[in-house]
Amino acid sequence: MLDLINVSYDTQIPNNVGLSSDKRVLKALEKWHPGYINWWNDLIPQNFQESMVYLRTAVSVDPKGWAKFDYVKMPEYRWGVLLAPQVEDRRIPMGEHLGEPAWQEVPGEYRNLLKRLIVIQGDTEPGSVEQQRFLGLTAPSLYDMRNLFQVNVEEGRHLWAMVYLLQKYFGRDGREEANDLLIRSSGSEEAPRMLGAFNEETPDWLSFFMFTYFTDRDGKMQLESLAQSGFDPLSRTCRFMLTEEAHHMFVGETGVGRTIQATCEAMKTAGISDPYDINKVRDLGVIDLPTIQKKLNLHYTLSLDLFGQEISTNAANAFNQGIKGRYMEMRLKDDHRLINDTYNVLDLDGDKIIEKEVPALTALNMRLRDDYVKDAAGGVGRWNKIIDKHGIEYEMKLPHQAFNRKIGVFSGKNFDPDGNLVSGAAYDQGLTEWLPTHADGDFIQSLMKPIHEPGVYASWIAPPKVGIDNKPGDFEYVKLHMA
Ligand code: BYC
Ligand code: FE
Ligand code: FE
Repeated sequence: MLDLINVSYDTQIPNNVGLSSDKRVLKALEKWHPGYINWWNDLIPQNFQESMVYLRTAVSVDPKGWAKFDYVKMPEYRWGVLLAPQVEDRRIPMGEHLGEPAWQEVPGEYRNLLKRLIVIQGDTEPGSVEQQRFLGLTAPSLYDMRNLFQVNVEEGRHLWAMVYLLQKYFGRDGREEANDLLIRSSGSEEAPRMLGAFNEETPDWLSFFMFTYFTDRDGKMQLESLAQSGFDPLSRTCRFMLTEEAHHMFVGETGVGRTIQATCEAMKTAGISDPYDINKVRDLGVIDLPTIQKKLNLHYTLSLDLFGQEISTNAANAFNQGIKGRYMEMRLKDDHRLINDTYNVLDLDGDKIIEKEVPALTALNMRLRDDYVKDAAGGVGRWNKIIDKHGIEYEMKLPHQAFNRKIGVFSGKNFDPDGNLVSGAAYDQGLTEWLPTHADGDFIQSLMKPIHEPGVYASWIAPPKVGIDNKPGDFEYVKLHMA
């Protein structure tokens, strides 16, 4: 009898999809496995591979108790294939097939579109691990190191999730796509990752926190949309991935918050009230607030690009065909077809930013981006509360959506963070105040010194309020293997 809640460990690959009785797929995954392990082993520096890390592993998809915490060596982490339980009599929630039974197999006419979206989703997961591969060397504490590795192993599991779908449902070309996911590589000249943001560097821990706050949040929005898919296995996979995703954004939000807190505390102790007194603030061994804002500007705008063009027939087709829904599709009160609806998108009229009413179906990327912007604003408000509490006058802001864009109507245009179109000269000059400069990068790097003593934190970041799994402050989250 297939147990769909608890995870079966009777194959090499933990799963709740009955792999032990699905010999074809099991064989395909076992064939793919060594390549995955090689990829992991080549990626993460050796002494971390041999260290004992206090990680959570998914052992069930029961929302009340799906994970267990223990020390594991990362290469021995049990990356499993886990799908949220099947919803009985689930129906396609949108588009021209609205109300028809959800598909348990790939509908032939939508095969290519579906495969493309799964491949794109799968491509981001290992891309992010590649971007973060060297951060373990400069972790500001063992707590943070553990969180990094937790995020990394779970992104690895997300790759498994997409590879399972490719191997099970897309035959020979699914197998080829699964192999290619291990061949493309972040930042590579010949075979880069598919989406822009996953070829950028994550050079330091502040970038890592901004990435997990802003870019993993694109992951959340996209997974929420794919969780609405009429293709039920995709929906179930994404629903379970979302439970893990919440922790990634927590790491980002609290990481940035703790960075801000350390800065504010140091400024207060030293009696510095002007946040723009950058050199004095930096001399305290913390990151000045304007530089944190620049990092925010960069990672937010890179993440906005991940939503694609404001007007997209790809997105219209995916919705209409029942492949990809909207954020919270099931809770929206409309006809879920959008044939006669309109939506306002941002556009350019000469040099002016305008709102333009377009058919709602074509505006789904913009709509998801709007939902994202609202979602992303929450943490920024909480960061500002920390600044406020220390009596410092400074406010973090999300820049205007037109700033620093590479995709969509604003791409390549000289907008400043307030959304004003400025001259080339003003733009060049402004950039040093809007985006991290090489000098800012050098300064941040100078702070990136590893701390290996349990319960101790680098000067630039405050300790967390609570431990992982309720562990005490001096808990040894990583037992380092010293070469
Ligand atoms: N970079 O019609 P459009 C995550 C291409 S993050 C490069 O607007 P569409 C995670 C586009 O492919 C979530 N190319 O495209 C986070 C298209 O090319 P073709 C990842 C781009 O399809 C942190 C052309 O431009 N999941 O999980 O409507 C850590 C026309 O554009 C980009 C997904 O993204 C770009 N930024 O929208 C770990 C979900 N943007 O077909 C993990 C699946 C667009 O003309 N993907 N292009 O050759 C999708 O739903 C859609 O593909 C996109 C793009 C929303 C990404
Ligand atoms: Fe992921
Ligand atoms: Fe994530």
